[in-house]
Amino acid sequence: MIKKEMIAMLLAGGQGSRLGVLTSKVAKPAVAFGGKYRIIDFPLSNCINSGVDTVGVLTQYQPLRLNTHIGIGIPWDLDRNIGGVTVLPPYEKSTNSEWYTGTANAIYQNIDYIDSFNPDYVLILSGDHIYKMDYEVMLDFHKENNAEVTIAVMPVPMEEAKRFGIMITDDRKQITDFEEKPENPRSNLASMGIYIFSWKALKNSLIMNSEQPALDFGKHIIPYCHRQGSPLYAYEFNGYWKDVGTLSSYWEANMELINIVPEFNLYEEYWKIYTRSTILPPQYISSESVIEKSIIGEGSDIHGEIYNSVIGCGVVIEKGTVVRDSIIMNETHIGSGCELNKVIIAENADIGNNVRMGIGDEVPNETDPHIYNVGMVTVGEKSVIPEGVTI
Ligand code: ADQ
Ligand code: ADP
Repeated sequence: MIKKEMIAMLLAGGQGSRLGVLTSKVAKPAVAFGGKYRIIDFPLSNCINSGVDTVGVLTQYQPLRLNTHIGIGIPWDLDRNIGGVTVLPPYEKSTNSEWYTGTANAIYQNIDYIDSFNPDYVLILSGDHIYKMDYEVMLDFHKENNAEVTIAVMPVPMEEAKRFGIMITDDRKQITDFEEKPENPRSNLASMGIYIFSWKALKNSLIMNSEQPALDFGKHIIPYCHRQGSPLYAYEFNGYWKDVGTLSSYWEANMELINIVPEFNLYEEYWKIYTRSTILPPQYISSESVIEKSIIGEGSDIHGEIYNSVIGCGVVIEKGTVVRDSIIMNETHIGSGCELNKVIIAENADIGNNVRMGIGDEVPNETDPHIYNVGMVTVGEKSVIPEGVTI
């Protein structure tokens, strides 16, 4: 019988509505990041670098690009006869058929997939975090403590604590209290949404809670395990980790790549981040261009000035255009004489000549603070911005 000690389940089905137009056509984990990557490359690379060779990816919302990107997992060395990467969309079962109504419901609907590997442990991951983590070290911690649930945790600024699952631990790192997104947090120790469960305990709690609508890890499964008296431990992580679920955190995480000593280093030999890339020619930088403190993707054709920006692959920037503090994703064309300041432009957009965007003070948009709360300009994929427009 097939046996894997630990397999990973990567949740990649959320809508990512807080990323606004960036996720109107693609799932958040498939959004481009750092000039040549997509967000999901980070957890997938962590898996293979940690020796986890069996990964189920739970997809639902706008999965096309994600499916194409993952393929059969070759870039991550996850094309295996036994295990490897498997994309798991919701499917019609004989007795019940439904969408994944919540994170834990998505796992519940794939119990058979997990059981087919007969694992001792299951690692639950999110598809929208930028970080490098050795899950094997976390597993050692889980085993040493005889834990049933281990939650990776990090201190966050107190004012942000209510966006996270928050916990209180004792001096042996056992979790004594857990609250999902509390109004008034009592600590700043945040769940990173990364869990190791002993499979027997997880399976049992999924079955016991299967009737719960929108079954969720943070809202239901973790509190349930806590009430049952399961040993829950907090594994403290102290590297770089960013949940890029909002426009400002997505923008910041990109900008953190371009410092001379980057907060997050993509150049480490021993922890490579793998991605699927198309074969493109080298970038071309013409004599009229100026480039400072930026990442420029392969196949780009640059004739303008670029400062403090992350430019994707196959991007064309024409003469006289000045780009500052911006993220321009793959295959976008920017005409001549434009001025772009703190903008995020998604893939395949076409920006006409003499367009001005993001110039002036940042004003939070009062009509829709949910999306435009940072005042930066975002342009959706395949958008066409006509010549001379000011946004
Ligand atoms: P959230 O960040 O709110 O909280 P959540 O919306 O539960 O995370 O999504 C987690 C992941 O699951 C995302 O990658 C999302 O795309 C995916 N996902 C969401 N719904 C899904 C579905 N129905 N099917 C498949 N995938 C789905 C969680 C925890 C907090 C913790 C933060 C840390 O609940 O306790 O602090 O993560 O970011
Ligand atoms: P955000 O918090 O930015 O909106 P998430 O990825 O965290 O993005 O997902 C938001 C919510 O959308 C989650 O609570 C999730 O359960 C829900 N959700 C997930 N998939 C879908 C879907 N296909 N359609 C609608 N809502 C979904």
